[in-house]
Amino acid sequence: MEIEKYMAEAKQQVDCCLDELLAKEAQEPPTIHRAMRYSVFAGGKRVRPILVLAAGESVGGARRVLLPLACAIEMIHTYSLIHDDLPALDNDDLRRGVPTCHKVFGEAMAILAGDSLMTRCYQILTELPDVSGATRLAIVREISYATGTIDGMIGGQVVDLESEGKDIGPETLEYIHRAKTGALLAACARCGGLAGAADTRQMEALSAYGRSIGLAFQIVDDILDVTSSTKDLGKTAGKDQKMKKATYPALYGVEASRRKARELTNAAIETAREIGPRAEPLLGIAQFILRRTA
Ligand code: GRG
Repeated sequence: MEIEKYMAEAKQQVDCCLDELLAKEAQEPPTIHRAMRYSVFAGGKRVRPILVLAAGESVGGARRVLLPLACAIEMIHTYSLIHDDLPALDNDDLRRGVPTCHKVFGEAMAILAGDSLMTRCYQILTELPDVSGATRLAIVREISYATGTIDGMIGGQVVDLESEGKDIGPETLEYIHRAKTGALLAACARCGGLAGAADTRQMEALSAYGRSIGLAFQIVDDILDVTSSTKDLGKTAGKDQKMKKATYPALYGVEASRRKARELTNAAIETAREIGPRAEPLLGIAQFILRRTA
């Protein structure tokens, strides 16, 4: 199946499942449920949940089982975007092509909406159907570490913030990208594998694949920030330079950054091939991440 078709179909199922898993707008107290839904359904490529589905299916997992896991991860991702946009962090007005959560609902409600999406994520994980208690625990462990302070999303965000306006070297830059963005993407591949009952060799391949596309994703994000427009991105372009952020194009230039992203994508594709024919969508997702324009 073509990757565009695979991704479009997966996205539609993810959106439908997200709708079922999130409290309705009218649920008391309504403001928080409106704010959560606003940001989750503001748009978004759904790369992380699609990755969970493709990774799980590559080792024989069933989509029905993988979907709630995929949606829980999209919720935690949306939480990170809401908090990242807050005035105390990146202070942004636009996300997914619409005003940011705090612009519409106020700062207090945006903080709470982010917190609630994280909480809802873990509620869903503890109730994942058709997987053993041990697998549920392993998945909770993966996601909590990937979004935590040690080599995870918050750790990466802290070093990113503290590096603004400073000259940092290649090692710190790679750490920021791997921790802030790469860790959660790698966790998507690993969690898909766990829910699909991958064996040790398959888990190793999914981990290596996830690490490669995780770093590639943020390098491409850095490039798009320089080469694309606010309209196409749905978020403010040129922000990295304005905030004096350390990025791959700033350190290596756009061409060398593109080369690096290509190398990582090729490595990811080679690794995914080891898994076998059911891993075909993982090859397409790696290409999509490299070629994406938003
Ligand atoms: C606890 C205060 C607090 C913060 C949480 C904010 C934060 C820690 C981490 C930030 C993580 C972050 C926003 C990383 C950037 C990752 C990134 C490139 C996001 C954009 O992902 P896309 O392009 O977005 O997949 P869509 O909208 O398509 O889902």
